[in-house]
Amino acid sequence: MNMIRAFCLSLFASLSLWSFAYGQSPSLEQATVGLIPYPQEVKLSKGLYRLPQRLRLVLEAEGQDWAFVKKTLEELLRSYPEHQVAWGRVGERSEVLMRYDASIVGREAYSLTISPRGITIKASHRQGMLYGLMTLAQLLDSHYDRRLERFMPLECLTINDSPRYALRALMLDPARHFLPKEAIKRYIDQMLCYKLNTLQLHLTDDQGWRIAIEKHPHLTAVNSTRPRSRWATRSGEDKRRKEEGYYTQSDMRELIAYANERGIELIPEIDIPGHTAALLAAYPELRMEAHRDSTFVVGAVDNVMLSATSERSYEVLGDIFEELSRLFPRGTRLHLGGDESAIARNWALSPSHQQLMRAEGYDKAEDLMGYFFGRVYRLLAPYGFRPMQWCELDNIRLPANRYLMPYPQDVTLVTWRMGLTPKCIKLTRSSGHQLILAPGESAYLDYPQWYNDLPEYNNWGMPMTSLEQSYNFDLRSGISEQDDRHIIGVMATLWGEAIPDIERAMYMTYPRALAIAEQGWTRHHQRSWQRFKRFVPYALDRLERQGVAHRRPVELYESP
Ligand code: TNX
Repeated sequence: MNMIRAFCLSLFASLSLWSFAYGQSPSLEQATVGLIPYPQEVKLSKGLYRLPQRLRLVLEAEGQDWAFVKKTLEELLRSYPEHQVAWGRVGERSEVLMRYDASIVGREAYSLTISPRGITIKASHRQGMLYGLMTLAQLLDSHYDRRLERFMPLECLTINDSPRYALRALMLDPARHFLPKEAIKRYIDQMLCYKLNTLQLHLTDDQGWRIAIEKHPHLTAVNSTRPRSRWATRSGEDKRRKEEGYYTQSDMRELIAYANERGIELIPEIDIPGHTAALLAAYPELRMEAHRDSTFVVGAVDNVMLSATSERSYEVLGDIFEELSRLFPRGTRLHLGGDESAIARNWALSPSHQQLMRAEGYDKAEDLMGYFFGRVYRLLAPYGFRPMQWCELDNIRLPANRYLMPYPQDVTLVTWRMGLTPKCIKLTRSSGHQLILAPGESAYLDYPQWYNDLPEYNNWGMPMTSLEQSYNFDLRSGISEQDDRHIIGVMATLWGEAIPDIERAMYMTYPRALAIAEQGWTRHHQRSWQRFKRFVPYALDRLERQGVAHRRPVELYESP
């Protein structure tokens, strides 16, 4: 029996070697191994390409700023030290050619061809070129034999690629635990590799205010220090350890430029009118009258709300928007939160808010949300931000039939509450709002990745969200391609109560962000859990080599 098995195995091995050596058509999987997110179209062609020791690179493009693209390709190839790299002139023979091609439609689209003569990447925009390089990087990586320190031949193919959704986002929460700017840069570096193009920064919350507002230095003076949350205190650590930090305006400018160079838009979030305990700790006059004399503990969750009746609220917000507009390029998305406002416990009990309700003819305290945001949007109008809000319905679970407030037409909504995604898709489709999908079922990176993973942090009953759930959750809830045009993207959120530093942030992000990246980029019919699962280890090996924390989804792999 064993002999038969051994014979079969050796026959199989020699057959596959034979087919490899004689250039028989390789499998699609072998040719594209390690690609995440998987491309839109792959066509295999005959032959193999073996990279020579000396690599000549040529860029045939003008008009845009290609310096970063050139630097990226050069650094990529220099990471294989046995190869020598040099730039050649336009028209010269080359191993890697990057060519501007106006016929490629879309700023993120590219084509990558590997032929027996070399590698060509074409794009009509630097972003597409950069993404072509990211794809090439993954192919080189998966075809490199680290024992022999040389490349295995690359299978010849053409990839034509462009994203399914325009916006593919991650969110970090430095409000709860500050993440220094160098940490954010490391996070951005990884995002580019997986063609993620948006990073939302949750800059303010009950537990902190992390962006300097020059006209209101009090905001960061009072709110940039808190005790580390008990969820994030590592065992053995001094429990009195303080958590501190904020972004100066020059830090923020630096981050915006850094992200922009990598094709990543930074979205600032100023969460109002709930999640504002930090703001209210600095400015008691912005509180509702009942809270004016209470003591606020910076760092504790407080379910309090910003006053909608105090004129000072709108003055301070106006100043904040004005300063943000000087930092962020016109047209940047600005997230205004609008989630989890404890209206019944706040505005509904306040005499001045009751009076405002009567004056405006409202019968529910919830109606004040429309009043409040109506004024906020008027303040924002001069600055050209594209506003966003967390989508809130009239109930936190089904049945929920209406929006909590009348969202202005140009607000992009983000659906997030577990169980409400199909409802939000439907409502936004009929109201004509753009929608981003960040469903609690698949995209909450603060939830543990497996049973008993980080048990000390999972004490507030967060549901386990495995890599498989992140990948397989049906984002569109069965809605057809014609009916989902208003869905502009996906976002994974890493809430920071239990995230003391960037190592933990990375650990919670990878590999689940890879699943979100593929949901965002890859067409539905091209997605395959089985393939994705086999490709994930290549990405994790890369992260390992770069010293980036991640979790191995060991539950998915059988012993060899
Ligand atoms: C809900 S998602 C929140 C966050 C918390 C998170 C914890 C959303 C808009 N608000 O404030 O950090 O749950 O999972």
